[in-house]
Amino acid sequence: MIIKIKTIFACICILITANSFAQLNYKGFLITGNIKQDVFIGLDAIAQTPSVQLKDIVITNHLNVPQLTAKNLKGFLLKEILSKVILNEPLPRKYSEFYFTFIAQDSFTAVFSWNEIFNSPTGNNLFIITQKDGKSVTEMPESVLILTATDFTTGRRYIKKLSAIIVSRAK
Ligand SMILES: Nc1nc2c(c(=O)[nH]1)N[C@H]1C(S)=C(S)[C@@H](COP(=O)(O)O)O[C@H]1N2
Ligand SMILES: [Mo]
Repeated sequence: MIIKIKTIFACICILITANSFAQLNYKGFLITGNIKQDVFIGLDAIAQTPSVQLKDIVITNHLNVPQLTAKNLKGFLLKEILSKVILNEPLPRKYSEFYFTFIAQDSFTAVFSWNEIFNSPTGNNLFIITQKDGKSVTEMPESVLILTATDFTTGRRYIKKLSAIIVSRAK
């Protein structure tokens, strides 16, 4: 009986440690894939990037039913970061073959094409959020938060806890 209690106690300790480690360990997102050099974008770098005030945005699910309103937002365009990434492709006309897979910590995934980001109004509405509800990104429960203000149903690409952007080429 005593051993059992000890084992359960040890398991709980391991779970608590693993959980706090996962949270401590979470510090930004990696850009990787079919590019010249991987880049890690840290939370502090995001927090320090000049940002603009954004309108409150209603986050709707796939049925267009409001789920929440993201309020008191500040952010900057994700393409400010992505435009610094060099694709493994010398010919600009072939950039149209590229796409970006956004993956969150919980594996939630959403895709944007190169043209959407760099050659359409979507790219001018695709933000990294630096402040929400008066909290800095370093304090926000959503951590790295991405949203596309002009999407018809905004929930689909409201990406919480972004952990990686993988650059790929259509086959
Ligand atoms: N990391 C992460 N972000 C996410 C999701 C998720 O499961 N994981 N769900 C998305 C969906 S489908 C919607 S509609 C919105 C709001 O849903 P939620 O409040 O249930 O997360 O968040 C989006 N962002
Ligand atoms: Mo959703």
